[in-house]
Amino acid sequence: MKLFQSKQGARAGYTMVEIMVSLTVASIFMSSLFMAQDTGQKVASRATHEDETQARLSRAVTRVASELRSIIDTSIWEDLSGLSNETNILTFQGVESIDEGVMVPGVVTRLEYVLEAGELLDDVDNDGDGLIDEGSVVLTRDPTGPNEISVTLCRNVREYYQGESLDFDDENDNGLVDEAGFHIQRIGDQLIVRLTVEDVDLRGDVVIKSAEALIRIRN
Ligand SMILES: [Ca+2]
Ligand SMILES: [Ca+2]
Ligand SMILES: [Ca+2]
Ligand SMILES: [Ca+2]
Repeated sequence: MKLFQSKQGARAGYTMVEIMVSLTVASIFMSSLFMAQDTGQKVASRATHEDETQARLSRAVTRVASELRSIIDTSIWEDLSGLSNETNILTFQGVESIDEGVMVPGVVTRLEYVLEAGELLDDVDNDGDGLIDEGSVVLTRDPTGPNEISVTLCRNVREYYQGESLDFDDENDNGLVDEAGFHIQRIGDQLIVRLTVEDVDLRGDVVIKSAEALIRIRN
C-alpha cells in the first residue's frame, strides 16, 4: 500500500524537464501575445495619426477655398499670368457683404506659403522635427497696411506637392512642373488650390496627405 501511494505521488507531480518546457512554452506564448498587442497598438496609432493629418489638411483646404470664393478683384489674373499659371502667393480682395445687391469690398488679403521658423531651404531638417524644409500656409489681412494681421492656417506643409521633387519634370503628371506643396492654379475662370501636408508618426515614419479644391470665381 505504501509502495502504491509512493508511485501515484510520483506520477501526479512534474519533473524538472516538464516544468522547464511548460515555462518555455508559456514564455513564447506571452511574448507572441505582447508582440501582437504592440503591433496592434502601432497600427491603431498610425491610423489615428493619419486621421489627424487628414483632418487638419481638410480644414486648411476648406478655409483657403472659402477665402478664394469671395474674390472680386480680377487683377489677380495678372498675378496668375506667369509661366505656369500657378503661384504660392496670392493677394486679392474679397466681398465683405452685399448691400442692396451691391457687393461691398472687404480688406485686401494675402495667402502665401512661407518656410517655418527654424527651417532653411537647404534640404536639411534644421529644426529637428523629422521634416525637411517644411512650411506653413499663412493668411494676412491688410498686408503692409496699418491693420496688418497674420494667421497660420496650416503647418508642416511639404515643400513640393505630393509626388514632386525639384528635377524640372512633372513627376506626378498633373501638368505642373515642380509645383509647391501649397499652390493656387488658374484654369479659365476657376482656381484650383492644392495642398500637401506631412507629419511624423510615433514610429518615425512620415505621413503625407494631399487634397485639392476647385473654386469658380464670381464675375
Ligand atoms: Ca524640419
Ligand atoms: Ca531645411
Ligand atoms: Ca506636377
Ligand atoms: Ca518634379
